[in-house]
Amino acid sequence: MNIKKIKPFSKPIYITRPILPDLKKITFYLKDVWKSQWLSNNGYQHKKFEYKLKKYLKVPYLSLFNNGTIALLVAIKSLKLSGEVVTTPFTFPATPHCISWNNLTPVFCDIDPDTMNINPDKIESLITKKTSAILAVHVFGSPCDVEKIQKIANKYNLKVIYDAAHAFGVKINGVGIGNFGDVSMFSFHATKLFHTAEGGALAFKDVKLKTKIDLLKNFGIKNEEEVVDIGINGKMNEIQAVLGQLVLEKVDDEMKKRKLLLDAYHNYLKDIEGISFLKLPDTIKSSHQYFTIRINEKEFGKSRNYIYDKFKKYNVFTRKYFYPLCSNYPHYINFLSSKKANLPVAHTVVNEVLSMPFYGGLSVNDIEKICKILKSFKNR
Ligand code: T4K
Repeated sequence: MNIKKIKPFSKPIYITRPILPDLKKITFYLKDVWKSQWLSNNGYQHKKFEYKLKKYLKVPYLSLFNNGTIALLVAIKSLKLSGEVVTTPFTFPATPHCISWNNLTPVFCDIDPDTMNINPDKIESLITKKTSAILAVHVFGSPCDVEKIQKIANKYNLKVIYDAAHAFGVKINGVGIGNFGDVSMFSFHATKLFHTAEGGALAFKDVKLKTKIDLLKNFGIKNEEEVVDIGINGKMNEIQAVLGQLVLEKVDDEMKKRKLLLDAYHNYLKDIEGISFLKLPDTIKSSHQYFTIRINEKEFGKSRNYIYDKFKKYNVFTRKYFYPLCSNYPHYINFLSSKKANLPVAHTVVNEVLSMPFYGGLSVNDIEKICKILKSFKNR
């Protein structure tokens, strides 16, 4: 391949770009909000959006939040946990930080070499008398082994929380991902497939949790004269709720576009020695949130970091999600569970992963060019 022939993209290619509804439509709906002069605190748009989203996600109960991190903080608080929570080191900082903000200790468990999710076979050995929950992440939208995790939780009487920040719309055999465990958190950040600029939600099955969680996200205020819990401000406002309803109208179309791009990536990358990627089984409906490749340096001949740097010269901005491992952050590195010897798979995977540009605004030709650039690195 003649390397000189591949020209950089004329505009920066990021890993993602948000769905943007028509501005006229947004203005149209905002007129109602302006007329009502009601901007937050469980308004009309909030109620409508919560109802629509609950139906879309096929979950029994849902509570909207101002972002995914506050939602996760409240999820943990609502379950009255104590002591230690077993979690994954291969995630965004929000996951272990929400455990720590609740005065609990994250215990890091190694990950599965294929799915990159918490390895259920490694969880039991980390359970002590202090363990009260498992906080697992559906990394890049690929579901955890929910059955095995639930079995362990039942055996040791633990709560299960899922960080489903990447798993909007994922289904396992037709069942919405928010139906597993005690509580699942979704993130609606601008970088997510489905978004409200900033935002999030909790999904759960227990009706009692609905009252508890809605209290906790509103300072614990029961009514004008009673404050019955130590709550926080986790409320989603009316403007976010309007945006969410309009993004929801476009999300299926975005997923279809991403599916075409995913097929293109699979096609162009399938025969490159040293490049691998996860293929979900037919029983899983994907979120198409991220497309992440793994680079085996020995087989490909170049490191992940080399590829990440060189892509920039072509105006392609990939991301090393989730480097560094959370267990290597200064606040966690001295934990026993953070020892490299305890997390061999996570330590390998974190140096191999690269999240590639993946959003409906790209064309199949763009993906072909990105893959050509990647292939050209091999021969340098
Ligand atoms: N748990 C997990 C597993 C998570 O991944 C996250 C968030 C959370 C919990 C917490 O949920 P939230 O509290 O955020 O709701 C981004 C996001 O800020 C973060 O939400 C997300 N995970 C994480 C994986 O990615 P950065 O620092 O990588 O984002 P940034 O600003 O570098 O954006 C990445 C690319 O996206 C940019 O290069 C261009 C594009 N972009 C970004 C923004 C903000 C846009 O095109 N438009 C935009 O408005 O963290």
